[in-house]
Amino acid sequence: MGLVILIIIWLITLISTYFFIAKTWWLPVGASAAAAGIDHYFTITFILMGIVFVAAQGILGYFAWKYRDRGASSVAHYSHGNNRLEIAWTVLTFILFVGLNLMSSSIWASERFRPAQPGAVQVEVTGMQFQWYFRYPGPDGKFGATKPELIDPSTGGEGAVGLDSSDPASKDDLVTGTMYLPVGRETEVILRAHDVIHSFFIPAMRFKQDAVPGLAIHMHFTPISTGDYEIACAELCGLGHYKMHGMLKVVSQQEFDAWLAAREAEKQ
Ligand SMILES: [Cu+2]
Repeated sequence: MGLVILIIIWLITLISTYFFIAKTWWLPVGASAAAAGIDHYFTITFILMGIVFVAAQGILGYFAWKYRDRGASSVAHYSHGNNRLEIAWTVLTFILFVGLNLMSSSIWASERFRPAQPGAVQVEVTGMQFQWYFRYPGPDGKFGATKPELIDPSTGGEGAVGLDSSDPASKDDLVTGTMYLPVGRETEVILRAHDVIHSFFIPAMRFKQDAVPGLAIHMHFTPISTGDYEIACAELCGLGHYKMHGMLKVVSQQEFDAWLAAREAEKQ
């Protein structure tokens, strides 16, 4: 029986490790400036945790076999454990956990604690059950006022974010259901939520941040290759959570300008 358990544990370990080494289910290609750095630390973490996982499962299987039932001749005796070993692996785990955090925290902080560059493209992202809306400030570069009492999700677009049309700055604001961005330019995202906590997640940009009602969270990222990228909600936000996704289209600066101009013309 001990041998059977050893084989089962080692088989499960080998098969599950294979899927990670073969990258059977893996991340999409990174399409933002920070993606390479994030993937680097992701890989380091995975390798270190992989070694710990294989070693622990290997030993587990071996012990299941070594201390197998040998009939009446083998007497089990109680052990209180080994304090030195317990302290050693607790300290090692602590060093690993804190060390990985310290090494990668500058990448995490660079998207949050440093303000966006002055020329960054500004997009206000609003999450609501179960849709993302994107607002661009228009040629004046200023977002118009929004008011909670004007919010009407059934109208979609401007009504859904509660745009106050009496504010002159709101006249040229654009609200869209698809996010367009020019390639190679920093994008400042201003994240909002109307009802519950949502999480704005663009896997290809390695970008994920909660959108919290009552807060306007500023973050930034730089898309580095054109294409269509999926946006998901990464927070279980209600019954329609599974279909709360959007599209990010990263295009050239010319295409972006043309798209903005066309939306502005439609609005007039
Ligand atoms: Cu959501």
